[in-house]
Amino acid sequence: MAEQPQAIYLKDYQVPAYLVDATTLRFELADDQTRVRSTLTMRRNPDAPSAPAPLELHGHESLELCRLAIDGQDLAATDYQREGELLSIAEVPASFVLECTTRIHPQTNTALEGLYLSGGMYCTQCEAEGFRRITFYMDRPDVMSVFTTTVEADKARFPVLLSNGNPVDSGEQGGRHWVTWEDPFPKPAYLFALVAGDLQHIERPYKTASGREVALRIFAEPKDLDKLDHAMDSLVNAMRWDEDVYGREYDLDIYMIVAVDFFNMGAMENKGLNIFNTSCVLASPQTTTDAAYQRVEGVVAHEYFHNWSGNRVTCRDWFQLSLKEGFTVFRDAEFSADINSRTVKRIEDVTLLRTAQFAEDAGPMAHPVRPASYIEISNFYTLTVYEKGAEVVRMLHTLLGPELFRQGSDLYFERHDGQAVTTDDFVCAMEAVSGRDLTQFRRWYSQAGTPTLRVTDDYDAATQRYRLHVEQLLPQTPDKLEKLPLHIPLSVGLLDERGADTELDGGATTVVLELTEQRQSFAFEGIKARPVPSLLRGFSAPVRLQYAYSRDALVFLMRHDSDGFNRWDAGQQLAVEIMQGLMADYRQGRALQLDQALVDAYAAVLDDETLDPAMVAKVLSLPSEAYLSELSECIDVDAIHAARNFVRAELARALEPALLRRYEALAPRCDYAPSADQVAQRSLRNLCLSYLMALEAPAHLVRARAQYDGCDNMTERQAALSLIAHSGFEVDAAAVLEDFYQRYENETLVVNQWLAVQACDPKPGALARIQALMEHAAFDLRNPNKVRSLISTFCAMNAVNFHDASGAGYAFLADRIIEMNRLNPQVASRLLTPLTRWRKYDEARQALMQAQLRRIQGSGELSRDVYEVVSKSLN
Ligand code: B3K
Ligand code: ZN
Repeated sequence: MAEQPQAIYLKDYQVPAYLVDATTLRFELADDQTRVRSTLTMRRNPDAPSAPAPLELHGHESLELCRLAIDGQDLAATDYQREGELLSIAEVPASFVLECTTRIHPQTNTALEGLYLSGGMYCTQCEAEGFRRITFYMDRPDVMSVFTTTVEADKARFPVLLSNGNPVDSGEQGGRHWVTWEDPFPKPAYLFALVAGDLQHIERPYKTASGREVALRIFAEPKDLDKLDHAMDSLVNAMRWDEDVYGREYDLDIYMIVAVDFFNMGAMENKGLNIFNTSCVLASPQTTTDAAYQRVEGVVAHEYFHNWSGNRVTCRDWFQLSLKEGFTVFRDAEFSADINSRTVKRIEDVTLLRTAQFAEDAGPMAHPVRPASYIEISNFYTLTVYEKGAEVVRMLHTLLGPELFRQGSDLYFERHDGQAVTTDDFVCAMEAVSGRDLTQFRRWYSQAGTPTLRVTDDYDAATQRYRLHVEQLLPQTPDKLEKLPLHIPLSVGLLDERGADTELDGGATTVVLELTEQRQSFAFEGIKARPVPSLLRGFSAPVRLQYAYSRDALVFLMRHDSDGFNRWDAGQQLAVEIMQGLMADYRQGRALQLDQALVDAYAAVLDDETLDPAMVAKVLSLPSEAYLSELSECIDVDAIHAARNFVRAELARALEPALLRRYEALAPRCDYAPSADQVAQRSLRNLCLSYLMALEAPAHLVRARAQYDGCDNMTERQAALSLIAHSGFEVDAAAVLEDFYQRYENETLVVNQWLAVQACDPKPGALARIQALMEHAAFDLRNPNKVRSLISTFCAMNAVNFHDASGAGYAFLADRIIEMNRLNPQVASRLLTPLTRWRKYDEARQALMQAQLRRIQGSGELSRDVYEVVSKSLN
């Protein structure tokens, strides 16, 4: 049996023994193999302990080493040792030139890490540790070097040859050509990129605030050239925003984005040469939904913002991943909030956090924002590192206020430009500008698990004093570490009996209470009558909040809270409480009955023409099955599904005329644009249609089909498609799915949507349909987008079918994971997520899920990725 993969610990960090001052690479791309020649100018690190250490280079097992030389002298096989991913040379001079030639096989690289082929085009993915699949190197983020890269390939088939930086030379000979690129900014190897293919691009000039000219280019396959304008607009907006809000400018002469179809995640911020999943770049009204338009905008901005938060200032080691990811997610969220609706953006982000990150934090893979150990770093590109990490930065922003936060970020960029640093360096900069002691705040980086705030209150009419009592409850997590109280900003407002905000400190209507102790009380003086508290406004901290609101108080907050986020959240809490009651009734076999309070509250919101339609749509969207699951002690998928569907249908029955009225009134009057107001209108219109379709009435089916046939954009068409496809009108469902496929057969991303719509169809028999779709020409196990659309969607969004009591869904998923473990370990490991949650289900399902985890564990040689998640889940 192969040795078990070992964990790596933050506490073992050591500075690199050697440095790479310059890296010169030459790639000869050919059909059967690629030859990579590297020349590294190296020297001993003056900051390393003085005794000369062996030189340790990383190289993946698949690398074929052709030549290794120091200062021109070839090394013999006995001059170095190769063990696992390390190649060590016992003795090297204090400074030297290392030459290395390797042979690699991008054609057979299905892991999509290092150099691989996407369709017919060469591309790379090096974060976190993909560069070691290209050549032997000190593949760690604290080794930063300037790179000069020459790419050579067949000219006719690969007319475009790209790498980081600026092109400085090119030439051709006998059907082959080459281009040399120079990147003057020192960078770690994970930011290296190369692209070679038959690509076309759009271009736009950009002038930075200080007057420098930059050429912006977005590359794609020729057939997709008409879908790049939105990404370009987003890029320009992001560049301007970073100048305005953070004072950060772009630093090279060219900024390139390339769209590829085969990609493990959304996109990658390689210096000057971002590589993007097509799903995060391409957009056109006919093929792209509003949600996908916004995703393109957000991801383009995110990768651009990394140029400072990630590239110019990078991570010392991978435990510091949230240094760049948490901060950059915070930056992109603020960008999106500034150019779209701030409240809607916040609602969407918090929904993701509370549904998926809280679940992660309560499961076997729970880890702090700055993990203390890992087996495979790819497993730590998580919601905790990204989303909770962004919340931690947001809390700093709340505690310091916008001006000091900006001074802090200026100081951070200035102090650390060109360095590889830690989350602590970031906090230090915030401390330096604010004079605050953030020692306790740092626990957010080292403690896993979601805290709960238990809030009670009392009011004394005689003294006009209102008090809030807050207790922090800190959960146990798999690391079993002791948890200490956190420093938590709790934003609070107090509503008087008319629903108006009470003036608190110095006239402010929202105050930030700073919790630092396990139990703390806060008094408000001069309060004329018992207020209704609006707690955790804007979701000021990533915590679970417990306060015993009456249903009346929730309805009151829904109607009056001046904080948009909390208005929405009051509605969610009301709906959750009602649905939880119905779930209990369902289990006991009692007749279900909907509380009129919810009907009345929803009716009032639906009739409120003064509210932004996007907010109306958000308030009227019932909490998802996934969120109800996360809130459950023991998840009963059938009860959740039944209760939620019952509420939907009852609301539709009670509000049918109003829903219809708004649906008709929101009919589009102008050509499609992804503008905020149009997006808002479509979202409410589609929501109305979804309630109407819950009535399963032929008249509404006709309406949905008319929308499907008559619309000019994918947002309306896809909404109608999934409503009809998921309805009980089976003949119509089949017909519309067939029509959709015929229309979009040649649009890969739309076909992926078609797969996803079928994957989340809750009707019985879903598994057989999924299995049939796996044989369809539209499916390809090697393409991560397709795996996500079909398999991940089924397992995550179709709970009643995936968790079928037979266990067939679990066995199906385990089979896919065993297959994918060999092809693409990163994707395989992500597929495991639903099985890691086995402790949340009833005993019978627990046993079935564990059995599948054990089957995977015993299925043969596991990648580090899958090994880590399976073994932690079974522990
Ligand atoms: N930094 C990349 C993620 C790389 C994931 C590697 N497994 C994308 C991003 O967060 O911007
Ligand atoms: Zn990122």
